[in-house]
Amino acid sequence: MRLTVGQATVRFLAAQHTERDGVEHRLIAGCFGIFGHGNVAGIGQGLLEAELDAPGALPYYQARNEQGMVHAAVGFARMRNRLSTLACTSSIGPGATNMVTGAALATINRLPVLLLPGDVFATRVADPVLQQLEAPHSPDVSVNDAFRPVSRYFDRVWRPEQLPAALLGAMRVLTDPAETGAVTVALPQDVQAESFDWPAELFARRVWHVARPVPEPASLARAVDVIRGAERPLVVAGGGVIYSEATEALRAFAEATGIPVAETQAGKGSLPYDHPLALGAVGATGTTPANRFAREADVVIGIGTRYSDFTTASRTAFQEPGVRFVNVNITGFDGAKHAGLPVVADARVALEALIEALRGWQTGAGYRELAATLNADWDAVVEAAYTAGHTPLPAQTEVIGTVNEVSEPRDVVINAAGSMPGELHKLWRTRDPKGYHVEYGYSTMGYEIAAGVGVRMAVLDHEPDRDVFVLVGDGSYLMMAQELVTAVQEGIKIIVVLVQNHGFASIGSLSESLGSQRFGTSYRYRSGASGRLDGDVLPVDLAANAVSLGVRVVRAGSVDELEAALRDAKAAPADGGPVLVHVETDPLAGAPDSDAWWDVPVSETASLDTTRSARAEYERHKKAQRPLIGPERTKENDA
Ligand SMILES: Cc1ncc(C[n+]2csc(CCOP(=O)(O)OP(=O)(O)O)c2C)c(N)n1
Ligand SMILES: [Mg+2]
Repeated sequence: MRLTVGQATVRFLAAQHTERDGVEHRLIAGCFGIFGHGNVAGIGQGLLEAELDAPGALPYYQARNEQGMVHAAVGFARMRNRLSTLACTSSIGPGATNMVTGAALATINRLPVLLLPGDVFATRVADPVLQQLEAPHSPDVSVNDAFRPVSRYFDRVWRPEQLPAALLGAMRVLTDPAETGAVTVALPQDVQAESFDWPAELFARRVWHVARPVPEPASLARAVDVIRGAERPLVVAGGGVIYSEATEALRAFAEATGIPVAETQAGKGSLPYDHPLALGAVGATGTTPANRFAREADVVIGIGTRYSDFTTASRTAFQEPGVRFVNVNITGFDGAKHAGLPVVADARVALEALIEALRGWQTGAGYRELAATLNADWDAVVEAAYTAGHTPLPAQTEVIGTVNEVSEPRDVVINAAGSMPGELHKLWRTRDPKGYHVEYGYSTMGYEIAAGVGVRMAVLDHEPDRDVFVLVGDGSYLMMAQELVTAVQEGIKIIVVLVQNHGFASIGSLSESLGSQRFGTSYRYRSGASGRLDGDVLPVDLAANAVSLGVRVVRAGSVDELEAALRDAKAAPADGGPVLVHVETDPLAGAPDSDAWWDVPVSETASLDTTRSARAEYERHKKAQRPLIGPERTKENDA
């Protein structure tokens, strides 16, 4: 079949599917693209032919910023539990490197996304082409080599003959839950337009089975031994629980064994917030009960978690001297963390096996009752934060509470950076496994709105009743709000809650706690008197900005107005495009604390008193940090 590399790529991608538990999905549900000379006549021409000849084969979506389109694709893939994703095509040079941040985000969060950056001429006849790097020491290096460290798979198709292997390799990694992440196939701009006689079977319908690897019996037996010997075991549920659709199995495991469950950011939603064994968020942004159980746990059962420093409170969360880790994970890499006993397996299959093997064994009644009591106590703390009545401006916790109150259990809340991830982790009452979508692997300002577009696209055809609430800070909005225009263009309904606090509440309070006096964290004029950025608040009107992009905007001056605006937005038509509610909050109004720590080093020498006392505090906390490298607990080791 004679086609160009661009046309062949499009045709191949349209024929790819995944299957898990007997249910099939399209692997690549569409393609985002921003065209330039590096892709307009290659992949771009292929997408055009597909749109005209076979509408729906690989729908094309236009984005405003290449980083944004990767975020949208990642949001889509996360909402679809990694069984479906989107492709992203860019031009060469800046269009391509704009996607590097998105690639890192995808890889760190273990979410599949297919990136097709254009690349410099393979023939080099016209070198240097517009936007070519020209590395004097190595002419085969291009800016796209920056994708290598942040991609789980990288190939560059210098010749058409290489395309089948590159594409098949790319699909393998996208659909392998242990390897998945950003997958990059760089396509030199001349090669994209070159034609070749392809074997017809390249375009055959393919179904990639997404496996549920079973635990190796001996590893499972060792894990069961350790759990049976535990007095105060605790589950730490990560994103893997949700991606593997293991939440029902986790609930059954918790109920059968009486082991309480704490959740990471990606794992939040593993159990509904009001389950008696749900302790909520663990770690630096954890709840008091989860952190208490973590502190005293003798066996920690990590399920589908990568144990980020937020989860472990920088290795201060687990204080029991003999604490052991049993890590159920799809990768040996994560399974081995904290000198853990790895159970390398799919989360759901492993939980089912553990339920079977632990039949008849339970934690003590007092332990289970304590979890239920502390859970209820924490919910009272949440209620107080939701209804703080802060004046004159509301506290952000009230905004979160209002969104929680107005949203339906299956609606989705999205956030990624600033002070909201921590507050949401602690305070959001999750009622559905897919209801909480905080990107906290890379915590990328600019993710929220773009991801909202992708999440909404992921539910549109089969669950259009699921509304998507995008919470975004003013700093994050200023970094990247442009995909609002994509939402307007496609009639994609996202409900954006823009929290204006004139700067970085998060880094401001971090700075203050580290003795750096909120330096450079609020948006202020340079003052004539001091020469510093401590003048008046800037006259920025982000509501007007959103109006100018074609968005329906409501300004909420109070919590009551916010609630009314959100109810109104929820009632708006499902295909009516984005609605943005602008609300101003007090950046200094705090959220409930759980006394957890996060390791951010403070200057060892300083002339500022604030820094010196923060350093002393830092050194005190450092003492609680534990290496978590303990070997198996035996009499000899304890001695
Ligand atoms: C792209 C990017 N740059 C910098 C940071 C570091 N950072 C984390 S939160 C934050 C401020 C966020 O401000 P805003 O969105 O207004 O949220 P707020 O802190 O006010 O809640 C910064 C700069 C980041 N996470 N991502
Ligand atoms: Mg802010």
